[in-house]
Amino acid sequence: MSVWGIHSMAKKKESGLKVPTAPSRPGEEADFGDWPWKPGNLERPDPAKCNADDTVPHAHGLVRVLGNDNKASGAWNPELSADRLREGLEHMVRLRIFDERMMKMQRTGRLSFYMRSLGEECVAISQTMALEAQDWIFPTYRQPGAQFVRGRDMVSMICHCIGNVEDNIKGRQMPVHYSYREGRFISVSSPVGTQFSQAVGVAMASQYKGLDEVTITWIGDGASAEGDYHYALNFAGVYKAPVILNVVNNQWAISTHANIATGGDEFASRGLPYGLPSFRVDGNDFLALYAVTKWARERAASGAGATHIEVLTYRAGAHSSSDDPGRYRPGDELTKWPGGDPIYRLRDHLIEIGEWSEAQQDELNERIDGEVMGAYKEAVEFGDLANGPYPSADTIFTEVYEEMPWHVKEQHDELMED
Ligand SMILES: Cc1ncc(C[n+]2csc(CCOP(=O)(O)OP(=O)(O)O)c2C)c(N)n1
Ligand SMILES: [Mg+2]
Repeated sequence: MSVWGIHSMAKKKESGLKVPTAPSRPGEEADFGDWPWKPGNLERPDPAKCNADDTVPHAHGLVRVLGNDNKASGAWNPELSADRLREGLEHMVRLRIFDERMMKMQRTGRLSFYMRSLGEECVAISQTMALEAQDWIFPTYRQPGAQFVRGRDMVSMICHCIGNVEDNIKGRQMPVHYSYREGRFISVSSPVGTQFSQAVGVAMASQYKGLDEVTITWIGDGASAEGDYHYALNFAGVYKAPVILNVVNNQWAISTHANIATGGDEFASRGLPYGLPSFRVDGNDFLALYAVTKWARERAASGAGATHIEVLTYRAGAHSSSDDPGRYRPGDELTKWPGGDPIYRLRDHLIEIGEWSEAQQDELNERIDGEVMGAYKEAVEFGDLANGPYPSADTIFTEVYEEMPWHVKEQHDELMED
């Protein structure tokens, strides 16, 4: 009998609760199978007229443009100019080298914490390039690349990561939790998932005001198990909000596998019951992801409403500088990932069409490395982690209330007396 005096009516048997787990763990061989999806498999529906049912094949399939032969084909080929492709490549290289350097800074004690976007550089970069400058960005910590597209100064990004006097958010956030008001890039939120429903709210406001603005947001596979994800889809579907809702399925949420969020199915089709056209896209294929995002923007701008996208990719690095993926995933997983590397794939495509060369790639890598090193040196002139100067302590009380309430003022004054 329990303390409440209630007997269990059911006979005790072995637990039948099924807890999904990873397909393989350290010491085992990774196996993603062969992707059956090819460029040209899927139609491109009319964005203004399409409804959720028209995208059933897209939600269960995979939109691809770049084939294994490095050629672009199919209805989704966005036919971008070589200049635009080189611009995308440059931003992706910039993000990768930036991440490498910042990770080294973290390992040598010059940053307290860091998160890379390794293997996922295409996501925010191709998608932000497909938007207009007035569109709102509600990112996670895995989309810092959008800021490069929007023209953010790298020095200012590093000052934020250090938390020195030039940090535009005055040390109030962890490193990598950027805010970039000028680029309409909303503060990264540490409690995962909150940005998803906020993005829908902003999109509803834009629609209400009759503005030509679209909102884009991302959530991780793991965070999509939060309620925020479902509220967002529901409101987006009901109000036909001009929003692009992306689930970045990079296979892992720290040490738990994506399976635990879906039970093993794909994420894309979860948008269908909410009435949202839904696509699964090869997230390491710059052209495919650009094209589907452009489609979604066109749809949103036409007044037809939201789009739900599963961005299929692989988190090639650790979750953060505090994580060791060797403890929970097989060592060969990255080499077995069928989606390859987004940078190499775009580079090889440009070479294939005669618009790029290995030598140009080497030059680009070198130039960007110099840019990052130069930016770091400039940033530490405004203070380093060990010695500061840091933002003044009273900034923990300021810029929240227009007029500071008495109880906050009391604490503020007490702190300032010391
Ligand atoms: C509400 C909440 N729960 C837990 C955490 C701790 N946490 C931070 S990131 C993360 C994993 C998120 O994984 P996913 O959504 O797949 O994103 P990814 O890191 O793979 O990009 C967790 C559990 C948090 N920050 N917020
Ligand atoms: Mg994840």
